[in-house]
Amino acid sequence: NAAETGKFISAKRALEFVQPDMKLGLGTGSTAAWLVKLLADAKSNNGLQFSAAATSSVTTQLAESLGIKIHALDDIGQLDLAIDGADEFDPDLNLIKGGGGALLQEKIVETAADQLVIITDASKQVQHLGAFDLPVEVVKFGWQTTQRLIADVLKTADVDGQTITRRGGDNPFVTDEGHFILDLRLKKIGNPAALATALTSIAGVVETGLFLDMTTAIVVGDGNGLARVQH
Ligand code: DER
Repeated sequence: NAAETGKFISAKRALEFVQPDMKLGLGTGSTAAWLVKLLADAKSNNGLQFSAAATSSVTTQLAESLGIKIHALDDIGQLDLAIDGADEFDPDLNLIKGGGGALLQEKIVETAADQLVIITDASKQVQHLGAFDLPVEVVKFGWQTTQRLIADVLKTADVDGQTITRRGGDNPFVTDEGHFILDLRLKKIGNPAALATALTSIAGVVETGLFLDMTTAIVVGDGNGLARVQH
């Protein structure tokens, strides 16, 4: 279908950013999975050399199953390039990520990279962030108290909606670091930077899915097999 074609096309186009012997950060999600598969092909078919860190146990398992050795981020240090998907991107290349539950490791890896290339299908493009529920990673301890403090912050934030649900409900999703994710239904986020600051100032909030001023380029693949790059 169009979205799947777009994801594959954007991953294929993103390979052009990869130079030999680069230190790479590999993202998480179905679009990033295409990139991992294409990197494995380039490694085995064209002898492409690179070292890689991953943004989740899921990506680590996929990469290693395809013959790509995954290094701990601390063993590689500064990365040349990270490539990952996104749930939404706006005209300023600000993102909502975290649909796949890996936002904390993604943000750690991607802030350790000189360049961040985001690969998406056209359905991720929005004028204003917020149609996709904003994932917020919280520690388990006192999470319902944290949820109440988040609700208080939302009352004064520039957003349209206000509902907060724990991902997985009574059978909660638990991240690689053992945290919960709360999904904030905000509909539209007027001031992403102010909201990110207000949320991360709450003690129990570890990180949010707002990836602001981090993206070097976005590759958008469409159903017709075309990929365009936005800087
Ligand atoms: O969870 C994440 O951050 C993923 O990168 C997500 O934002 C994109 O997932 P998709 O490529 O499966 O749409």
